[in-house]
Amino acid sequence: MSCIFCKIAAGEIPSQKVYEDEAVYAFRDINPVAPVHILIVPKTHIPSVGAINSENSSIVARIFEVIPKIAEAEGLSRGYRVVSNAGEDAGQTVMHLHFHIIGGRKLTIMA
Ligand code: DGP
Repeated sequence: MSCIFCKIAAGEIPSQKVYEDEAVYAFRDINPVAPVHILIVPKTHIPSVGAINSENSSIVARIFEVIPKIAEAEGLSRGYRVVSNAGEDAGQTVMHLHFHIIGGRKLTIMA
């Protein structure tokens, strides 16, 4: 297994964990763009949004059930952004499905 987020989710590479259950792992982004910048990933390897299908989409629902819990725990009552970069033009650099949870300051309009 060479995927860095698979290794982080498995505890093989250290990370600042903020949430974990049997299917989902969330940790602080190594290069934060805001006071709160967390990545949430499935423990199973899905390369990108483009690989979500009827066989694996339940994990996406699970992730979006967890996101509000993380946001509340992080004090993001004023709002936050959830982003997934999918593919080259979007700037996806890690080919393991992940959602950025960004907040803790007033965010600007996205490009
Ligand atoms: P992107 O693929 O562009 O949606 O962003 C990937 C993010 O993953 C980027 O913000 C930096 C973060 N990242 C990459 N490698 C590591 C790592 O080893 N540890 C942590 N905590 N974050 C990482």
